[in-house]
Amino acid sequence: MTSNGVFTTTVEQPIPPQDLSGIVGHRFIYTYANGWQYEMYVKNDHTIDYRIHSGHVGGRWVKGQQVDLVQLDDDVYKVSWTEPTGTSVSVNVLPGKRRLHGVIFFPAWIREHGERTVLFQNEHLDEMRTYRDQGPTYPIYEVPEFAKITLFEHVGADDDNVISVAPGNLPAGWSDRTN
Ligand code: FER
Repeated sequence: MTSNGVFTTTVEQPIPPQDLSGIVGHRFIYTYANGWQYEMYVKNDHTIDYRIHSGHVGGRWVKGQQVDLVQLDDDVYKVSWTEPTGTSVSVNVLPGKRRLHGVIFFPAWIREHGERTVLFQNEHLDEMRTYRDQGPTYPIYEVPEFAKITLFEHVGADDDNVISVAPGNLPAGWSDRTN
């Protein structure tokens, strides 16, 4: 840290200061440029719950996914993980700018049969791992997209009630609320 508060990257210290308070305990809803609408709740510094409101696997929802969460800079966070299905995801989140960029790396079997993953995954973990191991994995279906964050709110950490209903069982228009 220099006297003006700007972090200097060095080989000895490449890791900038980590303050995750601007994203942990927050729920956000966003729509990718391809029209797919997602909702993420950053439950704590290593766990997310999420729902997929529309898109290739709209209707899918997951609780307790372990993730890697880092702060890259002021108002820039990165969330990365691999699903039991074999899908890998890396999402950069800029809450203040209401901007997000995600890259989804789907195995080939999900491009062909996305509907197999449209469920509450926590009740089908062994089934998902079996599909993952059966493949086909390749070619990977990559989906890199920017998104607009239409809702961003602090709801508190480690709350199991933030995401507790299937996307299809929410009141009509629920995910359209903006702030
Ligand atoms: C996202 C992109 C993809 C996201 C989750 C996924 C919660 C999950 C994809 C899948 O497993 O089908 O922005 O945010």
